[in-house]
Parts: sequence; structure tokens; C-alpha cells
Amino acid sequence: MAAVNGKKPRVLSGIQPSGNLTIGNYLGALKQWVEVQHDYDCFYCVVDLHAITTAQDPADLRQKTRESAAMYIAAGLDPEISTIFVQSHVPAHSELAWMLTCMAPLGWLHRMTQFKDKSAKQTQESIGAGLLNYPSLMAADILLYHADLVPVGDDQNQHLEFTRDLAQRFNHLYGETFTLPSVMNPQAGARVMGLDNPTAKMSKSEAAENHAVFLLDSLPAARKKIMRAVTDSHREIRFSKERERAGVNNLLTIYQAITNESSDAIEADFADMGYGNLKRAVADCVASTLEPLQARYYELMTEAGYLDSVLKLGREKAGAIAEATLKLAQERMGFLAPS
Ligand code: AQP
Repeated sequence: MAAVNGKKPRVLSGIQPSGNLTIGNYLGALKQWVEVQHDYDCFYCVVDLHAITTAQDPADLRQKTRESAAMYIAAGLDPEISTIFVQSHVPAHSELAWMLTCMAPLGWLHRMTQFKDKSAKQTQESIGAGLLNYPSLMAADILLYHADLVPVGDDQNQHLEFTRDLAQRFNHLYGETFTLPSVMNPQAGARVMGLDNPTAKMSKSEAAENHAVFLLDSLPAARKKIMRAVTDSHREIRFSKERERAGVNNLLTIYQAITNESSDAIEADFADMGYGNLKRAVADCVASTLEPLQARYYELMTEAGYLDSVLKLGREKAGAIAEATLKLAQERMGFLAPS
């Protein structure tokens, strides 16, 4: 997408501070955020309001929010270029989310795969209404900034479609107000699967020990998890959509997302090699990604005041844009302006 009238197209995305970030979050989201930050006007938030759609311990939530923001910078986001902020610091997110919730048909919300998956893990009594309304909040995040592009893993594509549909509905009812955003998925790594179960998406809130490599895992621990990854009883190393070959496909995908090599080149490199070689190669490239990221992260966490100053600046920049959009949407919907 090219700049229009000298203005760079806008990007918005976020990650929930609902646990420790995984290489799935990195390869599906963070890595492309960093790659596009010079070409677009980028806004990246730590989406704490989304995190509370499942139960969170208050002290943990506060801590994970700071850690996630630090991880954004450690992964390569430059706060002088990208706007980094905490979602709850900009109240317009909650306010527009309510307005959109009131317009969101229940049928659309009930069709969301993430809601079905996450609610299936809870009892009917413990599912909060926020889990169902999650996509309306995500729509508010995106629409407040008139984002053109939303870089995410492909598990979020359905929510992006929902956002477009809701924006269209609003524009149709109340007049042209919101920009329709497009999804941006990485070419490789759009869905990293669990190392212990390669038919399920790798998730930060999944408890099983060998499920995910976390960005703050020690390098030996990360290596160990990859060496233990579930594979199959075949020998050939090639990309495959077959369910029973999902483990090897996942390792190749992680390798490709990090090295940016073509599928053909990777298959040629691993021809005549065994699964042990593949796992070692994946462990090496994951370790070389984690090492500098962790060094920067721990440095940042000791720089007193720096993170707070980044988040304060982010809140001011994001808040100004979000407030203006919210005001316009409120006017369009018929709210009486305060005198
Ligand atoms: N396994 C994955 N592969 C590729 N991308 C992924 N993302 C998440 N998991 C993978 C992308 O990371 C961004 C932030 O996701 P999120 O934290 O907002 O929510 P999520 O998609 O529900 O991520 P998790 O890790 O599974 O969190 P929990 O366990 O809390 O639900 C998004 O761009 C997402 O696509």
C-alpha cells in the first residue's frame, strides 16, 4: 500500500498480556510489526482490556502489561517511530467498544471461532460476556485509528472480517465514518502450532510444559522443547498439509519464518537429513533470535523510568487520534455533546 498525499498508510495491532509471549506471537505478529514500522504510521498497543475477557490475577496483569511493552521494544520496535501504548490508558477504546457492541448482531459474535474454542474450555457459568464481545472491542481498537492495515497471525482473520462488516454497517447507518481495514498476515509463521500437539495453535495461555517456546525461555530450555517436539514416523523432510505430518511442517514453518528462505531451498537443504538435524537447525535459529531479544529486554527492565516515558508518550499520541474519532462517531450516533 503506497503513501497517499504524502501520508503513510496506518497500521494498528496489539497482543494480550495474558501470559508470557511465545514464538507464535513473535512470528505471527511482532516480527512483521518491526519489519513494517518504517513504511507505515504504526500504532501498537498492549491490549489489557482484551486480556480480562478471561480471568487474570491483578498483580500478574500489571506485570505482564509492562513486560509485553518491554518485549515490543526488545523485539525491535523503535518508540521514536512506532507509537507504543497500553489499551486501557486510552478510554476511547472502551467507549467505542460499547457503541459497537450495541450494533454487533449476536449471530455474528456466536460464529467466531475464537469464542467457540475459548468458551468450550469453560463452564457456561464462568464464561464472561466480554469473551463473546471481544471482536467488538477489537473493532474499536482498529477503527479508532482509521487503520488501513492490521498485521496479525491468521487466527485473527475472522475478527478482521467482523471489523470490516461492523464498520460498513456503521457507515451505512450513520454516514461515512470509519476506514475499512485490511488484514496483513506474514508469508510464513501466520499460524505456529503447539510443539506438543501440532494440530492446535501455539498459545501463551496453554499450560502443557512442552507446548510453546516462550520468548523469555532460557536458551537451553527453548532448545530442549524443540528437540522434544512431536513429529511422525516418516523420514522425508518436506512441507505438507497432511494432518499426520503437521509436526514436521510446523518445524519447517518456524525455520522458514526466521530464515526467510524459500520452501524449495529449505527442502533441498534438508534432503537426506533426519528429523534430529531438522530439530537442531530449528533450535539454532530460534536461539539466535531469542538471544539478542532477551539481552535487550533485561536491559530495558532495569532502565528506570524509560518504559513509563514511552507509554506516556504513546498514550498522548494515541489518545489524541482516538478521542477525535470517538467524538465523530458519538456525533454521528446522536449523542448530545456536553456544553
Ligand atoms: N501460534 C501463533 N502463530 C502465529 N501467530 C500467533 N498469534 C498468537 N498465536 C499465534 C498472534 O499473536 C498476536 C497476539 O495474539 P493475542 O495475544 O492477542 O491473542 P491470541 O491470538 O489468542 O494469542 P495467544 O497466544 O493464543 O493468547 P491466549 O493464549 O491468551 O489466547 C495476534 O496477531 C495473533 O494472531
